[in-house]
Amino acid sequence: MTETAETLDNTISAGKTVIKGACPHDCPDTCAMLTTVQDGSAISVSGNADYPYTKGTLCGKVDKYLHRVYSPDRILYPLRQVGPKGCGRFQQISWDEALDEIAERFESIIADYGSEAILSCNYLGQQGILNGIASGDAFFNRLGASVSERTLCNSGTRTAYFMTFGATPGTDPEQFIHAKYIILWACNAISTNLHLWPIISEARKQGAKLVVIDPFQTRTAKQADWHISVRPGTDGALALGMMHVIIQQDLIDTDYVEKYTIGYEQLKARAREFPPERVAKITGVSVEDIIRLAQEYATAQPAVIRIGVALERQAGGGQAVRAICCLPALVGAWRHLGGGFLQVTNWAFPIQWNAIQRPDFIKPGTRVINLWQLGAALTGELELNPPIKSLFVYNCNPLVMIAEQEKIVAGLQRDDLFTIVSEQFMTDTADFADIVLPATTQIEQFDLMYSWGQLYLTANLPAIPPIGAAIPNAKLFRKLAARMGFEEEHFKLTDEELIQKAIDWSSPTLQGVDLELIKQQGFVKLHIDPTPHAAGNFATPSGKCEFFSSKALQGNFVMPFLRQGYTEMQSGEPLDPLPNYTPLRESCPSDPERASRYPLNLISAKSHAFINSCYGNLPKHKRMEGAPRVFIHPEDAAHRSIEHGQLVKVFNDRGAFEVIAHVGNEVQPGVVVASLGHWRKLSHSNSSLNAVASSVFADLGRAAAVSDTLVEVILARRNC
Ligand SMILES: Nc1nc2c(c(=O)[nH]1)N[C@H]1C(S)=C(S)[C@@H](COP(=O)(O)OP(=O)(O)OC[C@H]3O[C@@H](n4cnc5c(=O)[nH]c(N)nc54)[C@H](O)[C@@H]3O)O[C@H]1N2
Ligand SMILES: Nc1nc2c(c(=O)[nH]1)N[C@H]1C(S)=C(S)[C@@H](COP(=O)(O)OP(=O)(O)OC[C@H]3O[C@@H](n4cnc5c(=O)[nH]c(N)nc54)[C@H](O)[C@@H]3O)O[C@H]1N2
Ligand SMILES: [Mo]
Repeated sequence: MTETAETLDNTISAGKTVIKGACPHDCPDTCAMLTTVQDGSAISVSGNADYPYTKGTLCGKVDKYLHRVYSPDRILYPLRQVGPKGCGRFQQISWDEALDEIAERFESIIADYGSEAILSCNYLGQQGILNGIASGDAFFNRLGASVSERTLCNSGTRTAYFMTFGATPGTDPEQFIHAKYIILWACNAISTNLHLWPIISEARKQGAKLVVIDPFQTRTAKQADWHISVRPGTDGALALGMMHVIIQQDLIDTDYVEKYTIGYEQLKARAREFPPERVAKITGVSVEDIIRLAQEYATAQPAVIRIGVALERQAGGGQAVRAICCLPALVGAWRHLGGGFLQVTNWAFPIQWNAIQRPDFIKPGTRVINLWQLGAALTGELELNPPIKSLFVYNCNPLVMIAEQEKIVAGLQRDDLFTIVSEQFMTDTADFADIVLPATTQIEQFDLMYSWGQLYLTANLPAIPPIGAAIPNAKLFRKLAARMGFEEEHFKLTDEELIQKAIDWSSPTLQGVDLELIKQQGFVKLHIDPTPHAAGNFATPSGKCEFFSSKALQGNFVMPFLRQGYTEMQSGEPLDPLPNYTPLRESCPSDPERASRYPLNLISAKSHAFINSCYGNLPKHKRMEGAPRVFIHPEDAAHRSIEHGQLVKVFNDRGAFEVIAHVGNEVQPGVVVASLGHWRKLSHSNSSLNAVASSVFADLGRAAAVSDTLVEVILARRNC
C-alpha cells in the first residue's frame, strides 16, 4: 500500500475524507492536490505524494488555498451595481433576477446593434477543460458575439515554436534529471515553475550546470551556476551569436543537421551576420562569455533549454524565440535523453477543443477582437461598428492584467456599456460590473486538468458543495444558454458527457485509459516518447526542424494559447522565414524623442506570491509578497535622487503608478523591473503596472510588447 493510500484509510476512519483534486491555476506545474473534508467543510489541502511530478508539495501560494475558499471576501451571491460604476456599491439579487436582466439586456442590444456588440473577455483564471479558457465559447459563438482573440500569454512564443518544431510537447520536464547543461532562458522557475526546480537540483547534484539568461537577477538567477545578464529584447542576437560561434568552430552535429533539419545554409548565412563582437555590443554580454556559452552548450550534452514566456513581450520577441529554438537541432541535443527544448507541453494532450468551443456555431464573417486592444475597443478608439455594448468577463481580471489600463477604466465607466463579471472576488474589474455573478473555487467543482508544463491529465473531484449561490463556469453557461432559449444538444450535456467528447480516448498517448481510471487514480501520465526528436519526427510540414520556416512564407499567422480553428492562418505579408533580431521598439534609435523623455525600460515580472492577480487581495499572500516595488540600479537612482525604500512614481504618457524603490544591482542601468498582479485599488496610486505598459503587438502571434515600455521614475510627491 502506498503512503497516500494508508493516509486515506486512516483519515476516513477518523471521520474525515480525502478528495483528489488538482490546482486550478495558470501555472506550468498543475499540482495534484488533496483536500481533507470533515463534516462538510474542507479542513486542509496538501500535495498528493503519489503524484510523480510534484511529489506531494504545493507552492507557498496554493498551500493556503483554503484562505481563498473561505475568505470573508468571497462573492457568494449574484449582485447588481447600485452606485456609480467603479465605486463597488452592490445589492444582492437572485440568480433568476440576474439571468433575466442579462437575457433582456442581451436581447435589446442584439435588436439595436446586432450580436457582435457583445464581447467576452476571458482567460486562464481557471485552467480546466470544462471551466477554463474555453468554457463560455460555445455560448458566445451561438449568441453571435464578436470573437475574442486571446493572445494575452504565450501566443508569440507558441507561434515561433510552431514554425520551428510544429505541435510537439518537446522535452518532458521529468527527463531534465538526465541533462548535463540546463539553460533557463527568461524563466524565473523558482517563482513561476517551482516543481521543475527539484528536478534541476537533482540534475545538478549529478553534475549538471545551470545557466540563467535574464536581465534581472531573479531568485532563480541567484541560485544559478552562471547568470548571464543580457540587455532586454536582445536575446535574438545572443542566440544568433551562439550559432555563429557553433558554426565557425565546427561544433555542429552535421549528421543531425543533414538528416533532420531544413534551411541550414540560409541559417548559416544569417548567423554569419552576428559575430560575437557585434553581439556583445547589442546584448551587453562580453565576447568571451558569448563564445564560452556557445562552446559549453554545444559540447556538454545532453543540453536542454527551457524558455519562459517573457521573451515575446519585446518587439522582436517572436523571432528571438525562433532563434533559440534552432539551437538544439544544430548541436544534436535532441538525440539525448534529457536534451532538447521545453516551452509548453500542452501540445501533447489529446483534447478535441472543438467539442467544447464549438467554432461551428460561429456565423461566417464574425469579427475578431484582440483582447490586448480591449481599452481601445471599449473607448471607441478602434471605431468599431457596431460598438461594444456589453462585456462579459470571466476567468480574467483585465483591469489589472491588460495593458493601457487608463483606457480600460474609461471604457468600463461608460454608462451605456453593460458589464457582467463572473468572479470569486470583488476585483478591480468587478467593481465596474453592472451584474456580478458568484463563481465556485476549485474544490467546489469537477474538472479534468491538462497542463502546459508537464504531461499528466489530473482529475479534480468536488470536495465540498458550492458555497452560497456560487456556480462553476460550465454550469453558468448552461444556465445562460437555457435562459436565452438555445435548443442545441450541446447546451444540455453534463460535465462528464462534455469531458467524454473532449478527449480523444483513442489517442496512443492514452492507451488503456478511460475517465473512470483517471478519477480513481487521480491522474495518468500521457504515453510520450522520452526522446521525441532523436530521429527528427517534427510536426512541421517537412517533418524536420525548420530553421527556414515554410509556414512563414504562407503569410502572417497567429497561434494563441487556445485557438478556435479559424484564427490560425491570416493573410498578409509573409513573415521572415529565418530567425532574426529586431531591436526594442520604444527605445532609441527608433524613437529618440520618446527615449529622451522616458529613458528607462520597464520589464514586468511575475510576482512570487500571486498567480497573476489571483491572491493579490489575500492578507497572507500580500504579506508574503511584500509591498509593490520597482527595482532600479544605484546609478539610475542616484541620478534621480532616489533612495532605497522611498515611494516613487513610474510614468510615461500612457499613465503612472506608485511603488517603493528597491535600489540595487539586481538590474542593469537603464532597466527597471516591477512585479505584476498587485491590485489597483489596494495600491498607493489606484493604478498598477499596466497603466504604463504598451499594448502594441510584437513581431509574432499578436503578443503585446508589454515589456518593451519606456518610463521615467521620480520621487512621488508625497515624499517631498
Ligand atoms: N509565482 C507565480 N508563478 C506564475 C505566475 C505568477 O503570476 N506568479 N504566472 C504564471 C504564468 S501565467 C506564466 S505565463 C508563467 C511565466 O513564467 P516566466 O516566463 O518564468 O515569468 P516572467 O516573470 O514573466 O518572466 C521570466 C523572466 O524573464 C525575464 N525577462 C524579461 N524580459 C526579458 C528579455 O528580454 N530577455 C530575457 N532573457 N529575459 C527577460 C524577466 O526578468 C523574468 O525574470 O508563470 C506562471 N507561474
Ligand atoms: N504588463 C503585463 N501584462 C500581462 C503580463 C505581463 O507579463 N506583463 N502577463 C500576461 C499573462 S502571461 C497572462 S497569463 C495574463 C493573465 O491575465 P488574467 O487571466 O486576467 O489573470 P488573473 O489575474 O489570473 O485573472 C483571472 C481571474 O479569474 C478569476 N477566477 C479564478 N477562477 C475562476 C473561476 O473558476 N471562474 C471565474 N468566473 N473566475 C475565476 C480570478 O479570481 C481572477 O480574478 O496577463 C497578461 N498580462
Ligand atoms: Mo501567462
